[in-house]
Amino acid sequence: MTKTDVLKLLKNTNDYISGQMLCEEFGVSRTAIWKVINQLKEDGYEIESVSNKGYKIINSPDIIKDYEIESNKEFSDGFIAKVEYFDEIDSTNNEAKRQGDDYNSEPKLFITESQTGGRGRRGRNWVSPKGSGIWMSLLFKPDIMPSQASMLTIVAAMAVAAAIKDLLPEADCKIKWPNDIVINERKVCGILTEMSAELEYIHYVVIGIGINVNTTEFPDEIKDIAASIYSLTGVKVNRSQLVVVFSKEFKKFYNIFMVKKDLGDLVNDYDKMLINKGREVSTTGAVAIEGKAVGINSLGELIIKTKDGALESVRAGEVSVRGLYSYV
Ligand code: BT5
Repeated sequence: MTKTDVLKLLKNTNDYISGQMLCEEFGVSRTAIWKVINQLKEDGYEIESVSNKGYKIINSPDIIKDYEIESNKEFSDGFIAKVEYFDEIDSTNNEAKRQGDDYNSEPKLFITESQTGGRGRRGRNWVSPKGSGIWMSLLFKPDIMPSQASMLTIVAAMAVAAAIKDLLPEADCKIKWPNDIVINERKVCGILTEMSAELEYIHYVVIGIGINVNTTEFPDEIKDIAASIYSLTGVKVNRSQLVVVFSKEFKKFYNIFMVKKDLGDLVNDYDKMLINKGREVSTTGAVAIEGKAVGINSLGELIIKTKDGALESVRAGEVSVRGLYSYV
């Protein structure tokens, strides 16, 4: 009997569940049940216990522990099969990679309350304070070529944006190509996709996702760029619920992606969420391209219409969008 088992039963029943029933269900003593219930109460679960009736769950805390996520009624509808939680860790991407070498099974999510060495792309820092965000990495083994893996960032970005929209339909939630989710033009989420591969074969992929959910303070160096869902909308989203909805949305978009192993059938939906679309952008790579962003192509490249009317596609890396973050 695990906490997940007990929570699942409690969450799936609207009425009281008797201690006797729990004992029979799990083949354990009343004391064992009582202990688990007490541990859950210490976690912040509000569980009513009434003599002769039993236990009833009134409220769940905003925690992102494995048993809170896995006991969600909708968890089994999603892409993630297993969750591993840490109070604190260097980086969930690092942990996924440490476990990746021995990995050969179902999609696993690593999630933590705080990261001491959260990473962005190209060695940049990712601010990951305790208690208010979702810092998570999805480890899995897609049957695609290494050259196709960067498209998974696009798939994940669509899933995060869709999940936020599911919970907050009014939020002005958009994607800045390729890997930022923005609300009211401020960055609330970043995605870092890494993989272990040979030239023609993927060992595993890790999609790291950081979402500022209820964060209220950011360090000076990012306070003009970053914001949280709460600071922008005034709504405190339950983090484990957001993870579960993300998992469902990811499954949906990933399955569409896997049919052709490209983004052809997702381009329209992505472009609708694209904040770059129709705006002046400039690339910051080796060759500077300036123009208006048109949308993405089926490979996930950003198409830019330059002043002389030519269409250029940018594969990866950086684009600045006029009026967004520090680009004016
Ligand atoms: C990203 O990089 O946006 C990818 C971030 C991925 C973070 C997740 S958290 C779970 C997993 N474990 C990790 O170690 N990483 C992943 P990039 O596009 O390079 O953006 C990095 C830039 O975003 C930084 O240079 C800052 O300007 C800004 N930034 C840093 N922390 C931020 C935050 N919490 N919110 C918004 N912006 C932030």
